[in-house]
Amino acid sequence: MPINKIPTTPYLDQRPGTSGLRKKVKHFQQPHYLANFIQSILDALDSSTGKTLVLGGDGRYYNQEAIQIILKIAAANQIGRIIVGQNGLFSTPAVSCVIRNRQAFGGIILSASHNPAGINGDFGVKYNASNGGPAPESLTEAIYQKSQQIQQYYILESEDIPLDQLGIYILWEMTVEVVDPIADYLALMESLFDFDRIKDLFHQQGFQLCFDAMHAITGPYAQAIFQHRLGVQPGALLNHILLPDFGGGHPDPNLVYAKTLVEKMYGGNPPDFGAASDGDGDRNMILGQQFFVTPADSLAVLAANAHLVPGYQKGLVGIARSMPTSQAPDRVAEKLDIPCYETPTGWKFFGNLLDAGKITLCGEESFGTGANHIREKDGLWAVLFWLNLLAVKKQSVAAMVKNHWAEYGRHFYSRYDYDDLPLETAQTLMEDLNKQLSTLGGKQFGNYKIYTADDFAYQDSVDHTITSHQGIRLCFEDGSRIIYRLSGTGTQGATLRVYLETFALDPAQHNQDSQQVLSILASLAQNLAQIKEKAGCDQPSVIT
Ligand code: VG1
Ligand code: CO
Repeated sequence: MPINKIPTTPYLDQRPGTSGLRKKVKHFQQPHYLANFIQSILDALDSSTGKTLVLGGDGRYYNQEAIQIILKIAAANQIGRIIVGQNGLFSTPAVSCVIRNRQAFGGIILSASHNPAGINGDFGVKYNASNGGPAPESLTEAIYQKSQQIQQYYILESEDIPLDQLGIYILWEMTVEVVDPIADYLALMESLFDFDRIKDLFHQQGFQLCFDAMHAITGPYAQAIFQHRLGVQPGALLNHILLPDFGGGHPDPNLVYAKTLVEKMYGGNPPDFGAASDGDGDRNMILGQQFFVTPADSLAVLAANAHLVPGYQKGLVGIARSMPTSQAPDRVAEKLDIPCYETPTGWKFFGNLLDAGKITLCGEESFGTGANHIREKDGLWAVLFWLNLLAVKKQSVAAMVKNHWAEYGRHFYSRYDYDDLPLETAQTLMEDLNKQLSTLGGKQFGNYKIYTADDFAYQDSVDHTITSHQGIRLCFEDGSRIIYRLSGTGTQGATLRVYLETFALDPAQHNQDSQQVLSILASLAQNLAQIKEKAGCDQPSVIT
Protein backbone atom coordinates (compact mmCIF):
# COMPACT_ATOMS: atom_id res chain seq x y z
CA MET A 1 0.00 0.00 0.00
CA PRO A 2 1.42 3.36 -0.89
CA ILE A 3 2.43 5.86 1.71
CA ASN A 4 2.03 9.40 0.52
CA LYS A 5 4.36 12.12 1.67
CA ILE A 6 2.27 15.28 1.59
CA PRO A 7 4.09 18.63 1.55
CA THR A 8 2.57 21.13 3.98
CA THR A 9 3.29 24.42 5.74
CA PRO A 10 2.85 25.26 9.42
CA TYR A 11 -0.29 26.74 10.91
CA LEU A 12 0.80 29.28 13.47
CA ASP A 13 -2.02 28.63 15.93
CA GLN A 14 -1.40 25.02 17.01
CA ARG A 15 -0.28 25.63 20.59
CA PRO A 16 -2.35 23.39 22.92
CA GLY A 17 -4.25 25.18 25.72
CA THR A 18 -5.46 24.02 29.14
CA SER A 19 -6.58 20.73 27.62
CA GLY A 20 -5.30 20.09 24.12
CA LEU A 21 -5.81 21.95 20.85
CA ARG A 22 -9.34 23.33 20.48
CA LYS A 23 -10.70 25.16 17.48
CA LYS A 24 -13.90 25.52 15.51
CA VAL A 25 -14.77 22.43 13.45
CA LYS A 26 -14.34 24.47 10.28
CA HIS A 27 -10.90 25.53 11.42
CA PHE A 28 -9.92 21.87 11.84
CA GLN A 29 -11.35 21.12 8.40
CA GLN A 30 -8.91 23.46 6.66
CA PRO A 31 -6.57 21.60 4.32
CA HIS A 32 -3.96 19.63 6.29
CA TYR A 33 -4.87 21.28 9.63
CA LEU A 34 -5.67 18.08 11.52
CA ALA A 35 -2.98 16.09 9.68
CA ASN A 36 -0.31 18.68 10.56
CA PHE A 37 -1.16 18.47 14.23
CA ILE A 38 -1.28 14.67 14.32
CA GLN A 39 2.06 14.43 12.49
CA SER A 40 3.47 16.96 15.00
CA ILE A 41 2.29 14.80 17.90
CA LEU A 42 3.94 11.72 16.40
CA ASP A 43 7.12 13.67 15.60
CA ALA A 44 7.31 14.94 19.18
CA LEU A 45 7.05 11.45 20.69
CA ASP A 46 10.19 9.54 21.46
CA SER A 47 10.40 6.35 19.43
CA SER A 48 6.74 5.60 18.81
CA THR A 49 7.63 3.02 16.14
CA GLY A 50 5.83 -0.25 16.76
CA LYS A 51 4.06 1.09 19.84
CA THR A 52 0.38 0.88 20.82
CA LEU A 53 -1.87 3.94 20.95
CA VAL A 54 -5.47 4.27 22.11
CA LEU A 55 -7.80 6.41 20.00
CA GLY A 56 -11.34 7.66 20.38
CA GLY A 57 -13.50 10.70 20.86
CA ASP A 58 -16.69 12.01 22.37
CA GLY A 59 -18.70 11.45 19.19
CA ARG A 60 -19.06 15.06 18.22
CA TYR A 61 -19.29 16.23 14.62
CA TYR A 62 -16.09 15.37 12.64
CA ASN A 63 -15.16 12.57 15.09
CA GLN A 64 -15.55 9.79 12.52
CA GLU A 65 -13.70 11.52 9.69
CA ALA A 66 -10.89 12.57 12.00
CA ILE A 67 -10.43 9.02 13.28
CA GLN A 68 -10.01 7.65 9.75
CA ILE A 69 -7.43 10.33 8.94
CA ILE A 70 -5.54 9.67 12.18
CA LEU A 71 -5.50 5.89 11.59
CA LYS A 72 -3.95 6.38 8.15
CA ILE A 73 -1.34 8.84 9.43
CA ALA A 74 -0.50 6.52 12.32
CA ALA A 75 -0.09 3.57 9.94
CA ALA A 76 2.19 5.62 7.69
CA ASN A 77 4.28 6.59 10.73
CA GLN A 78 4.86 2.98 11.78
CA ILE A 79 2.70 2.91 14.87
CA GLY A 80 2.34 -0.79 15.74
CA ARG A 81 -1.22 -0.99 16.97
CA ILE A 82 -4.17 1.27 17.59
CA ILE A 83 -6.95 0.39 20.00
CA VAL A 84 -9.99 2.35 18.88
CA GLY A 85 -13.42 2.46 20.49
CA GLN A 86 -16.33 1.08 18.48
CA ASN A 87 -17.77 3.80 16.25
CA GLY A 88 -14.74 5.88 17.15
CA LEU A 89 -16.11 6.51 20.64
CA PHE A 90 -14.37 6.71 23.99
CA SER A 91 -15.01 9.00 26.92
CA THR A 92 -11.92 10.83 28.15
CA PRO A 93 -11.76 8.79 31.39
CA ALA A 94 -12.19 5.56 29.41
CA VAL A 95 -9.20 6.40 27.21
CA SER A 96 -7.15 6.98 30.32
CA CYS A 97 -8.37 3.66 31.72
CA VAL A 98 -7.59 1.70 28.54
CA ILE A 99 -4.10 3.24 28.15
CA ARG A 100 -3.30 2.04 31.66
CA ASN A 101 -5.02 -1.33 31.44
CA ARG A 102 -3.34 -2.30 28.20
CA GLN A 103 -0.02 -0.62 28.88
CA ALA A 104 -0.32 1.49 25.78
CA PHE A 105 2.30 4.03 24.84
CA GLY A 106 -0.28 6.81 24.83
CA GLY A 107 -3.58 7.90 23.39
CA ILE A 108 -5.26 10.49 21.23
CA ILE A 109 -8.58 11.92 22.41
CA LEU A 110 -10.85 13.79 20.05
CA SER A 111 -12.96 16.22 22.01
CA ALA A 112 -13.57 19.84 22.81
CA SER A 113 -15.08 18.66 26.08
CA HIS A 114 -17.60 21.17 27.47
CA ASN A 115 -17.60 23.30 24.29
CA PRO A 116 -20.63 23.02 21.98
CA ALA A 117 -20.45 20.63 19.01
CA GLY A 118 -21.90 20.44 15.50
CA ILE A 119 -20.72 21.84 12.18
CA ASN A 120 -20.52 25.33 13.68
CA GLY A 121 -19.24 24.09 17.03
CA ASP A 122 -15.83 23.12 18.31
CA PHE A 123 -13.46 20.21 17.84
CA GLY A 124 -10.31 19.30 19.69
CA VAL A 125 -7.37 16.92 19.88
CA LYS A 126 -5.48 15.96 22.99
CA TYR A 127 -2.55 13.60 23.51
CA ASN A 128 -2.32 11.50 26.67
CA ALA A 129 0.88 9.83 27.79
CA SER A 130 1.54 6.29 28.97
CA ASN A 131 0.38 7.07 32.52
CA GLY A 132 -3.04 7.73 30.96
CA GLY A 133 -2.89 11.44 31.72
CA PRO A 134 -2.79 14.62 29.64
CA ALA A 135 0.61 15.32 28.12
CA PRO A 136 2.66 17.48 30.46
CA GLU A 137 3.59 21.01 29.42
CA SER A 138 7.03 19.90 28.20
CA LEU A 139 5.39 17.56 25.68
CA THR A 140 2.62 19.93 24.57
CA GLU A 141 5.31 22.54 23.98
CA ALA A 142 7.39 20.06 21.97
CA ILE A 143 4.31 19.23 19.87
CA TYR A 144 3.77 22.92 19.25
CA GLN A 145 7.41 23.37 18.21
CA LYS A 146 7.09 20.51 15.72
CA SER A 147 3.91 22.05 14.33
CA GLN A 148 5.83 25.26 13.67
CA GLN A 149 8.50 23.50 11.61
CA ILE A 150 6.41 20.94 9.80
CA GLN A 151 7.09 20.51 6.09
CA GLN A 152 5.37 17.22 5.34
CA TYR A 153 3.19 14.52 6.79
CA TYR A 154 2.85 10.85 5.90
CA ILE A 155 -0.45 9.19 5.19
CA LEU A 156 -1.42 5.76 3.99
CA GLU A 157 -3.64 5.48 0.96
CA SER A 158 -6.27 2.94 1.93
CA GLU A 159 -9.92 2.21 2.51
CA ASP A 160 -11.62 3.34 5.70
CA ILE A 161 -11.82 0.86 8.59
CA PRO A 162 -15.41 -0.21 9.44
CA LEU A 163 -15.45 1.27 12.93
CA ASP A 164 -18.92 -0.06 13.69
CA GLN A 165 -17.65 -3.67 13.70
CA LEU A 166 -15.68 -4.99 16.67
CA GLY A 167 -12.60 -6.86 15.52
CA ILE A 168 -9.04 -6.70 14.36
CA TYR A 169 -8.06 -5.05 11.11
CA ILE A 170 -4.76 -4.55 9.36
CA LEU A 171 -3.74 -1.21 7.93
CA TRP A 172 -0.53 -1.97 6.08
CA GLU A 173 1.80 -2.93 8.97
CA MET A 174 -0.39 -1.54 11.73
CA THR A 175 -3.04 -3.49 13.63
CA VAL A 176 -6.31 -1.74 14.38
CA GLU A 177 -8.33 -3.25 17.19
CA VAL A 178 -11.90 -1.99 17.38
CA VAL A 179 -13.03 -2.56 20.98
CA ASP A 180 -16.08 -2.05 23.16
CA PRO A 181 -15.43 1.43 24.62
CA ILE A 182 -17.27 0.65 27.86
CA ALA A 183 -16.06 -2.77 29.04
CA ASP A 184 -12.67 -1.86 30.59
CA TYR A 185 -14.14 1.22 32.21
CA LEU A 186 -17.10 -0.61 33.73
CA ALA A 187 -14.81 -3.30 35.13
CA LEU A 188 -12.67 -0.60 36.75
CA MET A 189 -15.73 1.00 38.34
CA GLU A 190 -16.83 -2.39 39.66
CA SER A 191 -13.46 -2.81 41.30
CA LEU A 192 -13.84 0.48 43.20
CA PHE A 193 -17.48 0.61 44.23
CA ASP A 194 -20.00 -1.68 45.85
CA PHE A 195 -22.38 -2.23 42.93
CA ASP A 196 -24.59 -4.61 44.91
CA ARG A 197 -25.14 -2.00 47.53
CA ILE A 198 -25.95 0.66 44.94
CA LYS A 199 -28.35 -1.78 43.27
CA ASP A 200 -29.97 -2.30 46.63
CA LEU A 201 -30.37 1.42 47.09
CA PHE A 202 -32.39 1.57 43.87
CA HIS A 203 -34.38 -1.61 44.30
CA GLN A 204 -34.93 -2.07 48.03
CA GLN A 205 -34.98 1.54 49.11
CA GLY A 206 -36.79 2.97 46.08
CA PHE A 207 -34.10 5.59 45.60
CA GLN A 208 -34.67 7.68 42.45
CA LEU A 209 -31.85 8.70 40.15
CA CYS A 210 -31.85 11.20 37.33
CA PHE A 211 -28.77 11.38 35.12
CA ASP A 212 -28.40 13.90 32.30
CA ALA A 213 -25.92 12.86 29.60
CA MET A 214 -26.50 16.10 27.68
CA HIS A 215 -26.67 14.13 24.40
CA ALA A 216 -22.95 13.50 24.71
CA ILE A 217 -20.55 10.62 25.35
CA THR A 218 -21.85 9.54 28.76
CA GLY A 219 -25.16 8.54 27.12
CA PRO A 220 -23.97 5.07 26.08
CA TYR A 221 -21.94 4.67 29.28
CA ALA A 222 -24.89 5.62 31.48
CA GLN A 223 -27.12 3.17 29.65
CA ALA A 224 -24.63 0.36 30.15
CA ILE A 225 -23.88 1.17 33.78
CA PHE A 226 -27.12 2.51 35.26
CA GLN A 227 -29.70 0.80 33.12
CA HIS A 228 -28.17 -2.55 32.18
CA ARG A 229 -25.83 -3.15 35.10
CA LEU A 230 -27.65 -1.45 37.97
CA GLY A 231 -31.17 -1.88 36.64
CA VAL A 232 -32.50 1.65 37.01
CA GLN A 233 -35.61 2.43 35.00
CA PRO A 234 -34.96 3.94 31.51
CA GLY A 235 -36.77 7.13 32.56
CA ALA A 236 -33.90 7.88 34.94
CA LEU A 237 -31.71 8.89 32.02
CA LEU A 238 -32.11 12.26 30.35
CA ASN A 239 -30.69 13.15 26.94
CA HIS A 240 -28.87 9.83 26.76
CA ILE A 241 -28.89 9.55 22.98
CA LEU A 242 -25.49 10.65 21.72
CA LEU A 243 -25.88 13.16 18.88
CA PRO A 244 -23.08 14.66 16.75
CA ASP A 245 -24.19 18.17 17.71
CA PHE A 246 -25.01 17.17 21.32
CA GLY A 247 -28.58 18.23 20.60
CA GLY A 248 -27.46 21.81 19.95
CA GLY A 249 -26.81 22.28 23.67
CA HIS A 250 -23.83 23.43 25.64
CA PRO A 251 -22.48 20.19 27.12
CA ASP A 252 -21.27 21.76 30.34
CA PRO A 253 -22.89 20.29 33.46
CA ASN A 254 -23.69 23.35 35.54
CA LEU A 255 -26.84 25.04 36.82
CA VAL A 256 -27.14 27.15 33.69
CA TYR A 257 -26.59 24.60 30.92
CA ALA A 258 -28.05 21.42 32.46
CA LYS A 259 -31.42 23.13 32.50
CA THR A 260 -33.76 20.14 32.12
CA LEU A 261 -32.11 18.33 34.99
CA VAL A 262 -32.07 21.41 37.21
CA GLU A 263 -35.77 22.03 36.59
CA LYS A 264 -36.50 18.43 37.54
CA MET A 265 -34.43 18.58 40.71
CA TYR A 266 -35.92 21.90 41.80
CA GLY A 267 -39.49 21.07 40.70
CA GLY A 268 -42.28 19.24 42.48
CA ASN A 269 -41.63 15.66 43.57
CA PRO A 270 -37.97 15.56 42.50
CA PRO A 271 -35.82 12.42 42.33
CA ASP A 272 -33.45 11.81 45.25
CA PHE A 273 -30.30 12.38 43.27
CA GLY A 274 -29.45 14.24 40.09
CA ALA A 275 -26.22 14.28 38.12
CA ALA A 276 -24.88 15.35 34.75
CA SER A 277 -21.68 15.03 32.80
CA ASP A 278 -20.03 17.00 30.00
CA GLY A 279 -19.23 16.37 26.33
CA ASP A 280 -16.35 13.95 26.93
CA GLY A 281 -17.52 12.50 30.24
CA ASP A 282 -14.87 13.83 32.58
CA ARG A 283 -16.96 16.43 34.44
CA ASN A 284 -19.81 15.93 36.89
CA MET A 285 -22.48 17.97 38.60
CA ILE A 286 -24.15 16.57 41.70
CA LEU A 287 -27.62 17.64 42.85
CA GLY A 288 -29.94 16.61 45.63
CA GLN A 289 -33.60 17.53 45.99
CA GLN A 290 -33.60 21.31 45.58
CA PHE A 291 -29.94 21.20 46.42
CA PHE A 292 -26.75 21.91 44.48
CA VAL A 293 -23.38 20.55 45.59
CA THR A 294 -20.49 22.80 44.59
CA PRO A 295 -17.64 20.82 43.03
CA ALA A 296 -15.24 21.73 45.85
CA ASP A 297 -17.79 20.66 48.47
CA SER A 298 -18.25 17.46 46.53
CA LEU A 299 -14.51 16.72 46.63
CA ALA A 300 -14.45 17.59 50.35
CA VAL A 301 -17.39 15.28 51.14
CA LEU A 302 -15.91 12.43 49.09
CA ALA A 303 -12.56 12.86 50.84
CA ALA A 304 -14.11 12.95 54.31
CA ASN A 305 -16.11 9.76 53.65
CA ALA A 306 -13.85 7.86 51.27
CA HIS A 307 -13.10 5.12 53.81
CA LEU A 308 -16.74 3.98 53.51
CA VAL A 309 -16.23 2.91 49.88
CA PRO A 310 -14.40 -0.32 48.96
CA GLY A 311 -11.80 1.28 46.68
CA TYR A 312 -10.71 3.75 49.34
CA GLN A 313 -11.24 1.91 52.60
CA LYS A 314 -7.54 2.04 53.35
CA GLY A 315 -7.78 5.83 53.49
CA LEU A 316 -6.22 8.60 51.45
CA VAL A 317 -2.53 9.49 51.12
CA GLY A 318 -3.20 13.09 50.18
CA ILE A 319 -5.50 15.28 48.12
CA ALA A 320 -5.05 18.11 45.64
CA ARG A 321 -7.17 20.89 44.21
CA SER A 322 -6.56 23.49 41.55
CA MET A 323 -5.74 26.96 42.85
CA PRO A 324 -9.10 28.64 42.07
CA THR A 325 -11.05 25.76 43.68
CA SER A 326 -12.41 26.59 47.13
CA GLN A 327 -10.43 25.57 50.17
CA ALA A 328 -13.14 23.22 51.48
CA PRO A 329 -10.98 20.13 50.69
CA ASP A 330 -8.04 21.64 52.60
CA ARG A 331 -10.03 21.47 55.83
CA VAL A 332 -10.71 17.78 55.37
CA ALA A 333 -7.04 17.12 54.61
CA GLU A 334 -6.08 18.95 57.77
CA LYS A 335 -8.41 16.82 59.85
CA LEU A 336 -7.23 13.62 58.19
CA ASP A 337 -3.68 14.81 58.72
CA ILE A 338 -2.75 14.33 55.06
CA PRO A 339 -1.25 16.88 52.64
CA CYS A 340 -3.39 19.02 50.34
CA TYR A 341 -1.62 20.31 47.23
CA GLU A 342 -2.63 23.41 45.30
CA THR A 343 -1.98 23.16 41.55
CA PRO A 344 -2.66 25.38 38.52
CA THR A 345 -5.87 24.90 36.56
CA GLY A 346 -5.91 21.83 34.29
CA TRP A 347 -5.75 18.12 35.03
CA LYS A 348 -2.21 17.71 33.69
CA PHE A 349 -0.81 19.16 36.92
CA PHE A 350 -2.27 16.34 39.02
CA GLY A 351 -0.44 13.66 36.99
CA ASN A 352 2.93 13.78 38.72
CA LEU A 353 1.35 13.85 42.18
CA LEU A 354 -0.79 10.82 41.33
CA ASP A 355 2.10 8.94 39.70
CA ALA A 356 4.32 9.60 42.70
CA GLY A 357 1.65 8.25 45.05
CA LYS A 358 1.35 11.59 46.84
CA ILE A 359 -2.42 11.97 46.40
CA THR A 360 -5.47 9.73 46.11
CA LEU A 361 -8.23 12.23 45.24
CA CYS A 362 -8.16 15.54 43.40
CA GLY A 363 -10.51 18.05 41.87
CA GLU A 364 -11.26 21.37 40.29
CA GLU A 365 -14.01 23.94 40.74
CA SER A 366 -15.01 23.43 37.10
CA PHE A 367 -16.98 20.28 37.94
CA GLY A 368 -13.98 17.98 37.77
CA THR A 369 -13.33 15.29 40.35
CA GLY A 370 -11.07 12.29 40.11
CA ALA A 371 -8.65 9.91 41.75
CA ASN A 372 -5.65 7.67 41.29
CA HIS A 373 -7.61 4.97 39.37
CA ILE A 374 -6.89 6.85 36.13
CA ARG A 375 -5.18 10.12 35.18
CA GLU A 376 -8.19 12.15 34.07
CA LYS A 377 -11.10 13.60 35.93
CA ASP A 378 -13.99 11.21 35.82
CA GLY A 379 -17.66 12.18 35.74
CA LEU A 380 -19.36 8.79 36.14
CA TRP A 381 -16.83 7.75 38.77
CA ALA A 382 -17.90 10.75 40.88
CA VAL A 383 -21.57 9.86 40.41
CA LEU A 384 -20.95 6.24 41.44
CA PHE A 385 -18.88 7.40 44.41
CA TRP A 386 -21.80 9.56 45.60
CA LEU A 387 -24.29 6.75 45.05
CA ASN A 388 -22.12 4.34 47.03
CA LEU A 389 -21.84 6.85 49.89
CA LEU A 390 -25.57 7.57 49.89
CA ALA A 391 -26.24 3.83 49.99
CA VAL A 392 -24.00 3.47 53.03
CA LYS A 393 -25.01 6.63 54.88
CA LYS A 394 -28.72 6.40 54.09
CA GLN A 395 -28.96 10.18 54.16
CA SER A 396 -30.13 12.69 51.58
CA VAL A 397 -27.57 14.62 49.54
CA ALA A 398 -28.51 17.84 51.32
CA ALA A 399 -28.18 16.25 54.75
CA MET A 400 -24.76 14.89 53.92
CA VAL A 401 -23.48 18.25 52.75
CA LYS A 402 -25.08 20.20 55.60
CA ASN A 403 -23.61 17.83 58.17
CA HIS A 404 -20.28 18.30 56.47
CA TRP A 405 -20.59 22.09 56.78
CA ALA A 406 -21.55 21.77 60.44
CA GLU A 407 -18.33 19.90 61.05
CA TYR A 408 -15.92 21.83 58.82
CA GLY A 409 -17.60 25.17 58.12
CA ARG A 410 -18.98 26.28 54.76
CA HIS A 411 -17.05 27.78 51.87
CA PHE A 412 -19.38 29.99 49.84
CA TYR A 413 -18.16 29.90 46.28
CA SER A 414 -18.99 31.18 42.83
CA ARG A 415 -17.35 31.68 39.46
CA TYR A 416 -18.18 34.56 37.13
CA ASP A 417 -17.32 34.10 33.45
CA TYR A 418 -17.08 37.00 31.04
CA ASP A 419 -17.15 35.41 27.59
CA ASP A 420 -16.25 36.67 24.15
CA LEU A 421 -14.02 39.55 25.20
CA PRO A 422 -11.56 40.88 22.64
CA LEU A 423 -8.26 39.14 23.39
CA GLU A 424 -6.38 42.39 23.77
CA THR A 425 -8.93 43.83 26.20
CA ALA A 426 -8.70 40.73 28.38
CA GLN A 427 -4.91 40.70 28.30
CA THR A 428 -4.67 44.39 29.17
CA LEU A 429 -7.07 43.88 32.06
CA MET A 430 -4.89 41.11 33.44
CA GLU A 431 -1.70 43.12 32.91
CA ASP A 432 -3.20 46.10 34.71
CA LEU A 433 -4.17 43.89 37.63
CA ASN A 434 -0.65 42.52 37.68
CA LYS A 435 0.74 46.04 37.95
CA GLN A 436 -1.46 46.72 40.99
CA LEU A 437 -0.27 43.65 42.87
CA SER A 438 2.61 45.24 44.72
CA THR A 439 0.37 47.93 46.20
CA LEU A 440 -2.62 45.77 47.14
CA GLY A 441 -1.15 43.91 50.12
CA GLY A 442 -2.47 45.32 53.42
CA LYS A 443 -5.24 47.35 51.76
CA GLN A 444 -8.63 47.42 53.46
CA PHE A 445 -11.92 47.40 51.52
CA GLY A 446 -14.84 47.63 53.94
CA ASN A 447 -14.64 44.49 56.06
CA TYR A 448 -12.15 42.84 53.73
CA LYS A 449 -8.43 43.29 54.21
CA ILE A 450 -5.99 41.86 51.66
CA TYR A 451 -3.07 40.10 53.28
CA THR A 452 -1.44 38.91 50.12
CA ALA A 453 -1.81 39.49 46.40
CA ASP A 454 0.20 37.57 43.82
CA ASP A 455 0.41 36.05 40.37
CA PHE A 456 0.21 32.32 41.10
CA ALA A 457 3.27 30.25 40.18
CA TYR A 458 3.53 26.53 40.85
CA GLN A 459 6.51 24.37 41.45
CA ASP A 460 5.87 20.70 40.78
CA SER A 461 7.00 18.80 43.85
CA VAL A 462 8.10 15.83 41.75
CA ASP A 463 9.98 17.20 38.73
CA HIS A 464 10.44 20.70 40.19
CA THR A 465 9.36 22.47 37.00
CA ILE A 466 7.91 25.91 37.58
CA THR A 467 4.74 27.10 35.83
CA SER A 468 4.06 30.81 36.21
CA HIS A 469 1.23 33.25 35.46
CA GLN A 470 -1.49 30.86 36.52
CA GLY A 471 -3.90 33.49 37.81
CA ILE A 472 -4.01 36.60 39.96
CA ARG A 473 -4.79 35.77 43.53
CA LEU A 474 -6.10 38.18 46.15
CA CYS A 475 -6.22 36.57 49.58
CA PHE A 476 -8.03 38.28 52.43
CA GLU A 477 -7.40 38.03 56.12
CA ASP A 478 -10.70 36.26 56.83
CA GLY A 479 -9.87 33.47 54.35
CA SER A 480 -11.85 34.97 51.47
CA ARG A 481 -10.28 35.01 48.03
CA ILE A 482 -10.76 36.66 44.65
CA ILE A 483 -8.99 35.06 41.71
CA TYR A 484 -8.74 36.22 38.11
CA ARG A 485 -7.53 34.19 35.18
CA LEU A 486 -8.08 33.83 31.45
CA SER A 487 -9.54 30.62 30.08
CA GLY A 488 -7.33 28.36 28.02
CA THR A 489 -10.05 26.24 26.43
CA GLY A 490 -12.09 28.75 24.42
CA THR A 491 -12.05 28.99 20.64
CA GLN A 492 -13.34 32.50 20.21
CA GLY A 493 -12.04 35.73 21.77
CA ALA A 494 -11.11 35.51 25.44
CA THR A 495 -12.98 34.46 28.56
CA LEU A 496 -12.18 36.13 31.85
CA ARG A 497 -12.92 33.97 34.86
CA VAL A 498 -13.39 35.54 38.27
CA TYR A 499 -13.54 33.17 41.21
CA LEU A 500 -15.01 34.23 44.55
CA GLU A 501 -14.77 32.48 47.87
CA THR A 502 -15.60 33.25 51.47
CA PHE A 503 -15.82 31.10 54.58
CA ALA A 504 -18.30 30.82 57.46
CA LEU A 505 -17.66 28.53 60.39
CA ASP A 506 -20.89 29.29 62.25
CA PRO A 507 -23.74 26.90 61.23
CA ALA A 508 -26.24 29.73 61.81
CA GLN A 509 -24.85 31.29 58.63
CA HIS A 510 -24.78 28.19 56.48
CA ASN A 511 -28.23 28.40 54.95
CA GLN A 512 -27.70 31.76 53.30
CA ASP A 513 -27.74 32.18 49.55
CA SER A 514 -24.18 32.15 48.18
CA GLN A 515 -24.71 34.97 45.69
CA GLN A 516 -25.93 37.14 48.51
CA VAL A 517 -23.06 36.23 50.79
CA LEU A 518 -20.58 36.87 47.98
CA SER A 519 -22.16 40.07 46.66
CA ILE A 520 -19.76 42.52 48.32
CA LEU A 521 -16.77 40.46 47.24
CA ALA A 522 -18.23 40.31 43.72
CA SER A 523 -18.50 44.10 43.41
CA LEU A 524 -15.03 44.47 44.85
CA ALA A 525 -13.72 42.04 42.23
CA GLN A 526 -15.45 43.95 39.45
CA ASN A 527 -14.19 47.31 40.72
CA LEU A 528 -10.59 46.29 41.32
CA ALA A 529 -10.27 44.93 37.80
CA GLN A 530 -12.50 47.67 36.31
CA ILE A 531 -14.34 45.04 34.33
CA LYS A 532 -17.13 47.38 33.37
CA GLU A 533 -14.85 50.24 32.40
CA LYS A 534 -12.35 48.14 30.48
CA ALA A 535 -14.47 45.37 29.01
CA GLY A 536 -17.85 47.07 28.95
CA CYS A 537 -19.54 44.21 30.82
CA ASP A 538 -22.19 45.05 33.38
CA GLN A 539 -22.84 41.42 34.14
CA PRO A 540 -20.96 38.16 33.70
CA SER A 541 -22.11 35.92 30.82
CA VAL A 542 -22.40 32.89 33.08
CA ILE A 543 -22.43 32.50 36.85
CA THR A 544 -21.75 29.06 38.26
C1 VG1 B 1 -11.45 24.81 31.95
C2 VG1 B 1 -11.55 24.63 33.45
C3 VG1 B 1 -10.44 23.73 33.96
C4 VG1 B 1 -10.51 22.38 33.21
C5 VG1 B 1 -10.46 22.63 31.72
C6 VG1 B 1 -10.64 21.36 30.92
O1 VG1 B 1 -10.21 25.43 31.62
O2 VG1 B 1 -11.50 25.89 34.10
O3 VG1 B 1 -10.59 23.57 35.34
O4 VG1 B 1 -9.44 21.57 33.58
O5 VG1 B 1 -11.50 23.52 31.33
O6 VG1 B 1 -11.84 20.73 31.25
P1 VG1 B 1 -10.11 26.99 31.30
O7 VG1 B 1 -8.67 27.20 30.91
O8 VG1 B 1 -11.07 27.28 30.21
O9 VG1 B 1 -10.49 27.70 32.56
V1 VG1 B 1 -12.62 19.80 30.11
O10 VG1 B 1 -13.82 18.97 30.85
O11 VG1 B 1 -13.15 21.07 29.07
O12 VG1 B 1 -11.44 18.92 29.37
CO1 CO C 1 -14.52 17.48 29.72
